[in-house]
Amino acid sequence: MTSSNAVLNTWVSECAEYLEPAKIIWINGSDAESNAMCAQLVEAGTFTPLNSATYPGSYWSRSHPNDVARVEDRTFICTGDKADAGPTNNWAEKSAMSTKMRGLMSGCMRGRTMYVVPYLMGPVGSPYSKVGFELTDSAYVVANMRIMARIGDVALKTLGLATDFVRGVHSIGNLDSEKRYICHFPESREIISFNSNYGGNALQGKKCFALRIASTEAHKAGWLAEHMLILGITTPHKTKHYFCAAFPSACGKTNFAMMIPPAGYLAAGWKIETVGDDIAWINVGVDGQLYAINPEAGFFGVASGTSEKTNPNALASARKNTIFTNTALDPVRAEPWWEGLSDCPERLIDWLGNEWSAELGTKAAHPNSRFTAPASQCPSIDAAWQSSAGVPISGIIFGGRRPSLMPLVLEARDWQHGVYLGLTMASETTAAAAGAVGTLRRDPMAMLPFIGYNVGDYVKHWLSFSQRKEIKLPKIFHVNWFRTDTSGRFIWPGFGENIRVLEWMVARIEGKTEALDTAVGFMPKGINQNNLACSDADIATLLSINREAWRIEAKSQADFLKTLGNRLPVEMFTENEKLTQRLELPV
Ligand code: OXD
Ligand code: MN
Repeated sequence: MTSSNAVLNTWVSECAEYLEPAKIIWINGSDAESNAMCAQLVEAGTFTPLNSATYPGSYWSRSHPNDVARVEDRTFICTGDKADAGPTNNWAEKSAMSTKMRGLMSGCMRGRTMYVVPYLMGPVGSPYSKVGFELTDSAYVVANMRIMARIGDVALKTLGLATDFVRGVHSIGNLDSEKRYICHFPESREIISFNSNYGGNALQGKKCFALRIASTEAHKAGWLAEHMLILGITTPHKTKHYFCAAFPSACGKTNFAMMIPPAGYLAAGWKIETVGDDIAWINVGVDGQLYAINPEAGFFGVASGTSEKTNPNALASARKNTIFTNTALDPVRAEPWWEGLSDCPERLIDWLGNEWSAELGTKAAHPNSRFTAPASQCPSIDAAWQSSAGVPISGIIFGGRRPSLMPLVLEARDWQHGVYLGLTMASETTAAAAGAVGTLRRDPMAMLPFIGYNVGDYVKHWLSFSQRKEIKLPKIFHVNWFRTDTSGRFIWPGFGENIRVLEWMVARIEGKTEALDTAVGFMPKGINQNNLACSDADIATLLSINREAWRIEAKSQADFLKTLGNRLPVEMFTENEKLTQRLELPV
């Protein structure tokens, strides 16, 4: 089969010529096609079917042990001019990288099937949605893409005869980690990923397109592509607000997006609904309000640690039609299992495929084990999650894992200060990316691995929103759920209790509460403590400012700004100076 789009057909044939697949299959997105592919994956041993009563339509899968996370050191932004990639990206000259990848990938699909996967990022019919194609030799990737994006005929139909599709090539190669490349060519809207089958490297619609390529397009066209969840909150007065929140990978975006408020809040009429858990495309509406769409159709969530206590909605979302990767398997029940889910079953196969017992002292599931589940299955999914216009945004939240210093919540003094808070945010690293876990790194807007262009231009772009008079700017906040005490205990209970912080934000947005004007930003005079298992002393710690520690922080933030190159707007240094000065004022 081919399509009726001659430009598309020519590109597919040109790629097939050097990739040399034995067979080409165009994916149409039908149930019959999906059933056949899953059966084929089971036959090949890639998928193990799960219990058809408790996990219908679901499969367990394991990756190669060297292919379990995003590989930031093997991820490249390929442009003509190095300065356009900026100091936060690995850069490669675009023609040289293109030639190199051509050489490396020549004949890599020999004897294999090449799937042509048309995919749509964003709701069907939305003016903000965009079409991409991924040519892949991985049936596992096709099965995951089917959940994460709208694939097949719907994307082909949306494209029609247009030629502005993102062109992506992916091959598992031989999973050689030394020759693993995740390459982006923003100037020609191309993606090449080679030698990895891991979601964040191989499902090109997600990080590659919806963040790295899309952020460069958003820069040119006046919108934002961000690493943000989107949630809706309804108050007892029936007002509804949507928030976008940026936390680094594996820092609780999925949990926050799907949180279930405590009983007292539910009884009072509070409600949380989910629009997305990872990526937001934010456009300016005709009324000047910012509107966000979730470009994805599924969740690629971290399984480890997900439980009835931490995120029952995620568990419910993943109860059918779900792919589990690198969890353990309970072979008796034919169910996935991971640390934190429940008591450990008697027998387990670990993520490496071996018989496992607790005495081994290893984890049965990989800490970055994942579930790929359709968003439509989420009990808290918002009625407007597929709205073509997107949902109107009242607030933007930044946050990271900070064991000390950062208070529970801060409100930015204005847009510029909010951009500074986002730019200087820091977090302890997690298992979502290869490398050391638990070291503090600055992660601007949680986008460090995903800004597809020069970070200085990115900050200028964010600042430009306050210069566009038509825009009604949302408030910007910073949160930290991860403060610990001297014994390492998390002080804030987190999860559903985080609604108490949202309650304060909503009151600020609705102009219903005053804030304390502190050196580091506006802060609550108090947080609703009704039925909260947290002492007054704990709350005081969470809302305290240690000036000595903040002076060190301000210095460290200044040092960080100096690493961001000469395109960084001077306003960020001004904000740093203002912070330093405020810290010297008498309390
Ligand atoms: C993800 C990530 O998988 O950020 O969403 O790594
Ligand atoms: Mn993410």
